[in-house]
Amino acid sequence: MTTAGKVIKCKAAVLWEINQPLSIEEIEVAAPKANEVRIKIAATGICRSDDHVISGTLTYKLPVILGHEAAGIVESIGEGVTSVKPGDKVIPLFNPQCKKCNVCKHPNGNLCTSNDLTCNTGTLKDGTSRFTCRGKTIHHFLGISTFSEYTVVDEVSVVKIDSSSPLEKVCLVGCGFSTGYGSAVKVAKVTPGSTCVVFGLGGVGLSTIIGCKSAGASRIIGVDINKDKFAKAKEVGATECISPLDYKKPIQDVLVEMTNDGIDFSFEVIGNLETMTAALLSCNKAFGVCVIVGVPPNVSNLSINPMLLLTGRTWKGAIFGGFKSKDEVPKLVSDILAKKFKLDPLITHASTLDKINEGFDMLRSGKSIRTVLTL
Ligand code: COD
Ligand code: ZN
Repeated sequence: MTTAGKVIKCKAAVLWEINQPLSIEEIEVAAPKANEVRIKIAATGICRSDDHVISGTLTYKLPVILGHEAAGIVESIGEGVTSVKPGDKVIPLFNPQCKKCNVCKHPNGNLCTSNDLTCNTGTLKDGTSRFTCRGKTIHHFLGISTFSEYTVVDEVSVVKIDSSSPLEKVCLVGCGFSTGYGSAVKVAKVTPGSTCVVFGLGGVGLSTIIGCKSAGASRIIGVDINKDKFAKAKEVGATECISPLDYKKPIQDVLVEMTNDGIDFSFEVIGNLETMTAALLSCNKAFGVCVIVGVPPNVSNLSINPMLLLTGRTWKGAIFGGFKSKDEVPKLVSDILAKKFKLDPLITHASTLDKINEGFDMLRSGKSIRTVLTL
């Protein structure tokens, strides 16, 4: 019996209020409208940005179904959809690519103007939601809401991937892996033989290290206050790891001394104003490049002396590793299938949607890198 065109009842994790556990609910998922796609989610990772919404440090419309790092199979499509069909394996894209806006048409930018990161509508592009629960409308998260057995997305927010892809692994291409890897290879453009430092050794920081290594960096220094993260960082390519807690002087001074006048490429992958300053100061004053990957809680400002940039440093940042998502995600998946790099070290725990709150607890306590939920 086909479900196309019908409302689907299924399980989802709903955030009703901030600082509350997610609630596993039966929800109704409406059929996709024109230019929309309904997806059966197969696997979804738990990312720190989901937790930022739960804790209220990232403001989003509630109630909401979170989740933005996933892979699944197309269940049905709305009128006019041409790039995917039922049965296709796909990755939902929290940073869409419409290919029509001024950013999509520009060779460099990737923050498509139909993204919901900066617009914060909590709906699909037509301004409405496809989710209801207990008679209430539930918001979408970044246009994809993947903590649900079924979700509906705009066609610009989904891309087909190779039919042989293991969905419980490649789901990480939907956020953490691509964000970190692209920050090194696409945003910083790490060069062979260079020295890199990565602040923050979570799933995104480890993916940044994988990017630095694949770009040929010869020295990659990992920085984290949790030394339990060091072994994994070395496994994926860090040549040494240090904790700021082991030094009396500021960590940037330690790094400048360690590298004979500063790093070539530094990355802040925590979302902390203090480490953003440290990352900028640790890169070489004449040619260093510093990339901001983490987002600080809500609106906060950094004040810096312009001389830090006038001497020649470059300070930049990007969402989703600077990748244009529809174009690049299928290629990243193919690279993984071709064993160009492994995602296995990043996936420390496997679980199910019912146990999602335990998955968040493990992220908060620093015990997990990525928990992947299979649905
Ligand atoms: N000094 C050194 N290390 C620190 C410090 C500190 N002061 N504080 C925390 N850390 C370490 C933690 O011990 C931890 O190991 C690591 O930093 C952070 O890792 P996680 O596991 O919390 O986070 P990730 O890797 O899953 O994600 C981190 C981001 C900062 C990239 C993410 O939360 C973020 O801000 N993303 C925003 C950018 C974006 O694209 N958002 C949209 C979708 S994610
Ligand atoms: Zn994320």
